[in-house]
Amino acid sequence: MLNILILGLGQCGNRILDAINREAFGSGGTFAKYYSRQKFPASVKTIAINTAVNDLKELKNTLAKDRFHVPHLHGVGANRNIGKQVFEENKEMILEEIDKRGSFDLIFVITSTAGGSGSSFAPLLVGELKRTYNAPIICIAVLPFRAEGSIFLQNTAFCLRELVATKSSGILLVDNQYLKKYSGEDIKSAYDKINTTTARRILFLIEALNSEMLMVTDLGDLKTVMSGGIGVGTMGFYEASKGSTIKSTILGSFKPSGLLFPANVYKDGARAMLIIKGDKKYLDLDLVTKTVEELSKEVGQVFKGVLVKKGRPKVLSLFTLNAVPELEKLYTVAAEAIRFEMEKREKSKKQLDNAFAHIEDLEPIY
Ligand SMILES: Nc1nc2c(ncn2[C@@H]2O[C@H](COP(=O)(O)OP(=O)(O)OP(=O)(O)O)[C@@H](O)[C@H]2O)c(=O)[nH]1
Ligand SMILES: [Mg+2]
Repeated sequence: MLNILILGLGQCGNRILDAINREAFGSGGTFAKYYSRQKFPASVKTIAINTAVNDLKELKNTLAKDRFHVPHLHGVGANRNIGKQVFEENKEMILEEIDKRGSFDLIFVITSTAGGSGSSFAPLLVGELKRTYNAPIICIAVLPFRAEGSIFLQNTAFCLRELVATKSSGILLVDNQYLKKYSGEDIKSAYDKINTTTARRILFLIEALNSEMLMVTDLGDLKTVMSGGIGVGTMGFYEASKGSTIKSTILGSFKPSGLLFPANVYKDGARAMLIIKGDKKYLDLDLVTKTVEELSKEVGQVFKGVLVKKGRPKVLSLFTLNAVPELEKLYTVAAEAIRFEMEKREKSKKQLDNAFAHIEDLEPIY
């Protein structure tokens, strides 16, 4: 049985964690049923961490004891420098709170890269967790809508660079901008849909890692997959429709519409893990093996796990990548935004200096 810790940082991380709690433990949640039937239920511990108490209050499915407020008034206002300082001032308390939950075999850290609190806490926290626990740490990093403003873009650029530098076990990207086109019209329903999708995939992965599989893939394989390429990856998913073969279901999980971050996984995929779940009658193991072998020719190493469960086949595919053109684009835009801000600030400062120059040799007269 695996001991798993899931940390949700900042508002975005908190909300995705809340979606995980809803799916896993909430009344009627599909995963809750799974757990209660299991002889050895997975031990999943969760904590939502935030500087803004209101964000924590907003959560509906996370127990009060699993909400941790780091005292700093109302968030850090997207300022990562303040965020880092607040983390350093409070890290003992945060680590104690985590330590109460025992030891872990696998840790997820979920955050937006764009805000202030989560994006500044995440790299520092990953560093601390690495020192304390001998467990793989997977970061789930949510990228902003590109039109959310220059501060969010620069936060993302620096947060991701710091996350990569922590040498966590790997980073799985969730791209709000990319996923919006597959979500509802308004931002709230887009968030809800993205959060639920992300939550379900994480739970799907955990469920598989915890279960007896017909074809086995495990935590060791996951570590190997996550350390592939540049250690940054994406997740795909596909549910078979009536009559689809297991091959088309597996390939379906590689399609752009199922990925959480856009990538050409055939071209840029470094390593992959496929988890196939469904009723035994759909699971033609020879075809599974053949399909995976074909994929291995394009994506270096593909691990596969097969899980027998009622229902039509569902496939979760997890990739690390050798190249991330979409990130390159984001960094170009972020750099432009930073330069634009710098120039604007410089110009305003000059203008103000010019204005002050008018009274340089003068004193007020009363
Ligand atoms: N997918 C998704 N993205 C969200 C959600 N809430 C906020 N975001 C995104 O997260 C980014 C803002 O980060 P937050 O998590 O709100 O910031 P924070 O970590 O709380 O930091 P501060 O509020 O600045 O202290 C923006 O890019 C939002 O689009 C959510 O529920 N789901
Ligand atoms: Mg916030």
